[in-house]
Amino acid sequence: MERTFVMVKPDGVQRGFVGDIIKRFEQKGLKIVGLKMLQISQELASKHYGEHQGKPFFEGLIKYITSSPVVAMVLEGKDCISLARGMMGATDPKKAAPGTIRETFGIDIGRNVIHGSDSAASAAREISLFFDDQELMCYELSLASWVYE
Ligand code: DAT
Ligand code: MG
Repeated sequence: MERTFVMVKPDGVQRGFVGDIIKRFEQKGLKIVGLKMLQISQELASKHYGEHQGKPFFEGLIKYITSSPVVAMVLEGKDCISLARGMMGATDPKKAAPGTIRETFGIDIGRNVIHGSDSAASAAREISLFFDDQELMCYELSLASWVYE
């Protein structure tokens, strides 16, 4: 089983999509092992988006992600890093496949509603940036054998 970091961004929270987005991951069969609301600090934002420092959209991205609370979560499941990215859709909502979260809820690339880790290395890094070990739950989902063969 794999873990990934997913976050409903400030626009997703403000527009009332927290429940809808969490519901999609629950319905898929992924297990929520960590969940919290927080307001991202400048420092955390710069660390989280460190790879984009120096790009033309960086300042706007930091301003947006720190502008209002987010809902951060850690999901667990088979191949859940790529699975969650697939459910989110392409970075630019205009290019996201029909039915994906970004295509359903977004228009502009800078207001794309959700974040998800893009690799095992990013997932490990982002999970440890946002969550302490004791905030991550270890438990069995009783329906697991009805999700996995
Ligand atoms: P993703 O969030 O799909 O992993 P990314 O890591 O390339 O995409 O970029 C991080 C975020 O930065 C992305 O969700 C939205 C914003 N962003 C990326 N490229 C952008 C651009 N060309 N203009 C404005 N915002 C951009
Ligand atoms: Mg990324």
